[in-house]
Amino acid sequence: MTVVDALAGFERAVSSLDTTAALAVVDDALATGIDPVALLTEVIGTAQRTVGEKWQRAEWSVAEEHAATAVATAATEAIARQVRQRPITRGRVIVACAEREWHALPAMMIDCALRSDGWDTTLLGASTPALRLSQYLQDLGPDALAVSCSMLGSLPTTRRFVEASTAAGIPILVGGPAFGPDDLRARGLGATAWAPDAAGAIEAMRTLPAVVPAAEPLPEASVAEQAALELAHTELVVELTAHWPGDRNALDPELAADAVSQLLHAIWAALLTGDPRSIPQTVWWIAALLEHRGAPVALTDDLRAEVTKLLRDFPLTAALITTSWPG
Ligand code: B12
Repeated sequence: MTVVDALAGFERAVSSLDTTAALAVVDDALATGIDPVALLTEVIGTAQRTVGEKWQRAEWSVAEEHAATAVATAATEAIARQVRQRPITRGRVIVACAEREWHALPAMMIDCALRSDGWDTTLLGASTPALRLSQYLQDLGPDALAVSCSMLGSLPTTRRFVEASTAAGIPILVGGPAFGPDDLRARGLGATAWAPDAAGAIEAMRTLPAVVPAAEPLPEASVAEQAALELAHTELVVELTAHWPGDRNALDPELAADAVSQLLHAIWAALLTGDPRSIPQTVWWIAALLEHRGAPVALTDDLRAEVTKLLRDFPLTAALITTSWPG
């Protein structure tokens, strides 16, 4: 069996939500000697992204997406069971999701990949509160922390993880879709290292320094503005969705609230990381969402106008919108 065969079989199993068939593909692939990390990223990870696309194109309901993720989770657990038989040859790593981050599967994959490379890993699962993390760092005394972040809205709490970890001298490796395609956001937040995928996580973990200095403070004005936006988030979402989309029937209100919320999170991310690309990336995501639901893509222009009006008293945000989201 090749990785390509495994992907075809796995995607078939996921589309029919058949856990037994998915586990059979994983067992066969491992038995034929396919590398567990390739199985995680090139088979399960790829299949999960297809699931996300189906949801975004409104071909799959949220329930179907949940069921497909349960199949992928079972498959990842099967791989983890096998790699746990390998000897521990390296130090201890805590693998966590940022606070408010419910995409637990990517962290599970990173945990599995690092364990396959001989690290003694402890997986904390979804949404670890930043305060509790400090306690875990003290109790477990890890050599490194690995943090997964899929949603832009969880980057502020990832920064708290960076502060807690580096204050204790512990290096922190970060990754996940919220960081974008390179290490710019990770560096902006003061993380020790970033990697794009599970294979990269293995490589980066091997070369982390043993001890790191406390992360430098972020620019005060950006931190203050992000905190103000976060404090007002619920009211801002209510206010924006009261005016957007103007035609109440153009988009399901829950999706409109999601879109608006993601856009505000993209602004938080740009403020804290210094990487403005999160804003146009989120606008494209909203445009795709609108398109697939038969709503006019030009609604993003109306959204820009509403956001500009509502956030005019936030000077850094206003400047970011002007430069990174031209009207
Ligand atoms: C499954 C899923 C969920 C499940 C998660 C269940 C679980 N147990 O994980 C649930 C239903 C909870 C969920 C919720 C939501 N989701 Co969701 N979800 C997905 C989906 C379909 C798959 C995620 C996944 O498992 N990916 C597979 C992994 C393996 O890929 P990966 O994340 O890229 O990970 C790789 C690298 O990034 C890297 N990496 C990851 N972590 C780390 C860590 C380190 C240290 C390193 C070095 C590397 C690294 O290595 C990994 C392996 O190679 C994605 C679609 C997608 N494109 O991914 C949407 C997606 C991420 N979700 C999305 C959205 C919008 C949401 C919700 C807001 C929807 C809602 N209204 O409820 C909420 C937000 C919840 C929250 N606050 O966290 C959007 C995000 C869009 C955006 N603008 O960013 C996506 C992209 C869907 C879409 N196409 O629109 N979701």
